[in-house]
Amino acid sequence: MTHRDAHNPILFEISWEVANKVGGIYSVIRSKAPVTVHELGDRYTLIGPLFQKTAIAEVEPEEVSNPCMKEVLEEMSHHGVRWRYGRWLIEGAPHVLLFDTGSTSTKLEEWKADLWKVAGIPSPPNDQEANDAILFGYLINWFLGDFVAREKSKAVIVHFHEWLSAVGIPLMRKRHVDVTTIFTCHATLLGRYLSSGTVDFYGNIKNFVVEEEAGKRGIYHRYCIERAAAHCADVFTTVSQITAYEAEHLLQRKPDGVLPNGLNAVKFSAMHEFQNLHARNKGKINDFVRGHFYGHYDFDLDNTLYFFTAGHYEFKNKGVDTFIESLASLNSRLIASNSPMTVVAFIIMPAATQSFAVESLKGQAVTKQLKETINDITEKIGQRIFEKAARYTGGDIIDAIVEPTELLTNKDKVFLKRRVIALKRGGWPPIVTHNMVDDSSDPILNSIRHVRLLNSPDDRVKIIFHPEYMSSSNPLIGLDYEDFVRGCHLGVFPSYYEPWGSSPAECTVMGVPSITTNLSGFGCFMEDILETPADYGIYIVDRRTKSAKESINQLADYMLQFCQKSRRQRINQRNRTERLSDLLDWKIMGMEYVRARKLALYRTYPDSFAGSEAGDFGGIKVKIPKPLSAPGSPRMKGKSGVSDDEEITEGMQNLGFKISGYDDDEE
Ligand code: G6P
Ligand code: 1S3
Repeated sequence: MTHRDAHNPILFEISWEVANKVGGIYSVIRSKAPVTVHELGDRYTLIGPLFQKTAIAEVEPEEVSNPCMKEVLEEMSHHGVRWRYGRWLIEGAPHVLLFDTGSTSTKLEEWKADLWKVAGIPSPPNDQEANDAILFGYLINWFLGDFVAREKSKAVIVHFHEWLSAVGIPLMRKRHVDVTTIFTCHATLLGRYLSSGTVDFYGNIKNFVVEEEAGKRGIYHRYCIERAAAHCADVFTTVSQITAYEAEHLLQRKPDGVLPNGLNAVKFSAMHEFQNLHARNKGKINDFVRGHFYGHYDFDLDNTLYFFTAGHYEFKNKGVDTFIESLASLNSRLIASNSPMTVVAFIIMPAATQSFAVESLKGQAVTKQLKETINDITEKIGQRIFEKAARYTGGDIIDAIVEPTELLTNKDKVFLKRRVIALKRGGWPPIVTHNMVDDSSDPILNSIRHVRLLNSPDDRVKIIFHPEYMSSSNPLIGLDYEDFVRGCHLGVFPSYYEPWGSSPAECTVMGVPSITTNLSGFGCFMEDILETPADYGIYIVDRRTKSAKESINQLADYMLQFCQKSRRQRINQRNRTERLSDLLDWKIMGMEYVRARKLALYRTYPDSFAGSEAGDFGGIKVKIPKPLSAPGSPRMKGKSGVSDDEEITEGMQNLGFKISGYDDDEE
């Protein structure tokens, strides 16, 4: 083996979601890029698949500056491989290399046969995703094998995310490619399937005959890729402790450590700005709600709270079943206690739809027309008041003031009546905003119907299923997801299967309280570092030791407690929630990635670390990198005015110690 410099390594980070928005991994890699670029600069390159359409928008082409990389890529071009190299157009602007798997599709059968021969991994004919994974894996192996044969001075770390990108790991191991590898599971294939079924997943996790279970679900070959990657990687990690436990049993290798997901917490220079944003965006949600509930808008928006859940449509895994049941229980409790509060609960989960429902569009249209007519009338009233007052030429001053009875003309009254009559409606406001392809068998709709939360005037909990992601161009709510979240009061994510769970973490950095569970990576992480999470607006439902019914009750209790807070208490709680954002920032969370890389180097090039100890994942000593930018931009600079260094140190200390609670009425 060549002697390589393990102290200035080159890093390649590989994922199917590099410059390719599919799901959560895209956000993880994208948001982490700035800290990794900061640490490694030009020694960092991300590798992903090339899709011309998205690549044009995501990547700005540039010349390949590294001579070894250039040589290898030119050679690959001669063999017909299409690739694109450039800067990913995101914060940090990392180098990216994208490979077009379609350009080598003629090699598929040859490579499949090789994969079987070399690694014993089978591949059935018609699994497009697995075929892509194989083509991608072989391209990575080709590129990196040739690269390290030329670049002999520096150690090379290759960090793979998820099974789809990981075929290269067993290949490189079997071919003794001189790199060190890390594999991160963001979920396990089998875990996702088994948890969505009817068995008690966590109760049986030690007893599954994994190969058999994978075979029954037609994913044995995919499972083999994932398992081979986990076993062949120099360092194996997951995104949370709970997924580490799952991986230990389902993939049968105990992970070396956990790489929790971070976020880029946006820091406003004005400390109260996120509260203002809440008020402004809530105003927009109010507009939507007035329209949606037209004809039944008999509740007070000042005493209305917006709850929401969001994510991909995984009914059981994302805990939508639990959410709906708990909302029903909350409804009964609010009615029984004669509460003045109304809760509007949104479920934002994309499903197959035909179009927006006419009723939903009509609601927005009639309230918009009413508003326009009233604006028109008030403008005319103003003109009349002004005209009469301006004409004052002396005499009794009363004659210059319009009488209240004269404010509305008969014509105005007719217009207004017309608009008000349009607000009459036959049925109750709809529970779904779109026409669903599968209305009668949709699990969310059926569950809402089952608990009879049908937006009747008596209900204190109203429900709106929006089966499409939010966007500012949407004619109903017209808010991007982030703004929608800011306008809500509480995010509710009672997941049953959630390796990490970015949604509650995103709520936290925006200062929006949320409910999560002790079966989610994020929930466990927070439970670990906070003494009283609820004080910080992080409510954790126990879905691990409690029965389904008990968890539903606990969730309803939390929601009820939230409804009982005064506005002052909600504002205070939002402040505390937002204060946790430093802990979730990549500046802190990224340190685990640094540790994983050190461990990989230590294991592969132990001679370079003579004298130092690296018994386990946490055993590697890592120095906190210098501040990201000097002078810090307002975005990166802490609101407290302390330097980034101080913030990081404080955050690290906080990670090690439990943070205690606050008095709810603290100003
Ligand atoms: C923010 C604004 C306040 C507003 C409050 C409403 O804190 O800065 O001006 O009163 O939001 O809070 P609420 O929880 O009732 O939506
Ligand atoms: C996975 O995406 P999911 O929503 O299918 O990866 C995410 C990023 O690590 C993680 O947050 C989530 O829990 C996993 O489930």
